Amino acid sequence: MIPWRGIIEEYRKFLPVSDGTPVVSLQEGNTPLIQAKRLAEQICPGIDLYLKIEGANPTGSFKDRGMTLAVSKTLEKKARAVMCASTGNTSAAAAAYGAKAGIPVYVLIPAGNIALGKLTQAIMHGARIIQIEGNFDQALNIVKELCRHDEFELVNSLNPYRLEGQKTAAMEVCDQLGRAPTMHVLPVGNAGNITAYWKGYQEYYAAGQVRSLPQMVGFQAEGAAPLVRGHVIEQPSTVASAIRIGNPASWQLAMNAVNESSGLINMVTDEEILAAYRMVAREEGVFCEPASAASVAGVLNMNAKKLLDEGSTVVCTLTGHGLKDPDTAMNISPQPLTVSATHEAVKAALNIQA
Ligand code: AN7
Repeated sequence: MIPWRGIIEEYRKFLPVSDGTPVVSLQEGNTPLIQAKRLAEQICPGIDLYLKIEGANPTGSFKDRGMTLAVSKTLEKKARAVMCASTGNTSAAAAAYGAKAGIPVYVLIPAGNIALGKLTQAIMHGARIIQIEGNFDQALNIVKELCRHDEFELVNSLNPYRLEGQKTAAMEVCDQLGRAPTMHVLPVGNAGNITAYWKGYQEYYAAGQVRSLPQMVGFQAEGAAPLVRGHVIEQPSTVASAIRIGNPASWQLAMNAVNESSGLINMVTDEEILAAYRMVAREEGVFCEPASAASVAGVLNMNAKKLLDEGSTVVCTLTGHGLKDPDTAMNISPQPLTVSATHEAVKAALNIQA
């Protein structure tokens, strides 16, 4: 068997690369697509539910698919450094791929508001990190301004290569299922990923690789749902820090994806997100981060409104790994018991008879 070579080599003919492009890869992609029978029984009986586990990428999120291409193209055009604003995962991926490429990485993050694991990654990979006393949207505005001066290559999803790389996830889903799903459900923050998936499905369809297209469905967090409400949210707020975004960069493109595919954009509450977050971990053995669970919460929400057709195939992308954000997990969980180191004490604690 030929080992997996990363998304640029595996999907080269669909990507804007040439023989001269220096490929910077950590062998991202090829993530599991898991059938979620136990979860489906609970949240959408009669639906064939799958989870695309993007937390299995090298830095633990889907951002690696876009970053391999964005950083490779940065080297190709001989730019000096990369820069991004981030709610955490983009900065972790930029830091890792920048390290692999041997170029400096500058990241702007909202102070005190990104998950511990993501900050740890950016630090360990040697990124130059600036925390701003503000939110993601403000950080992105500053970064866009700084990147106008050409010294820095912007690697947020405004960089078209990010979406090009990320579209390979849709192609992988088709390869793994042997067809396109009926519906694809994603959490939406800056709205790049839903845009990228739609592009990937359309290109696979045009190339004759699949005979149908899915409906694209996006879920935002209630306190950070500009696409649902139709206006910018100045102070976005949600427990799902990854999607705490009030003015998404790919706003119009995401709405196009939803409209062209006869899909849907809606929102779920933090309570629904956390319930789904726990359920995925307990029923399927998959630990995702809170933002990722917005997709599963969305499926539950749609099923309650009878918006899912019996027998349809629904894929939820779980965008990031649960270990990114241990604080949220511990905050919603009971602490384990501590007892003395004896058989008796352990037996008593476990309530084991005899
Ligand atoms: C786990 O890292 O915007 O709608 O700066 O980390 O394409 O923005 C992260 C976004 C979903 C939303 N799930 O995707 C960043 C950042 C997770 C994420 C999203 C993000 P988009």
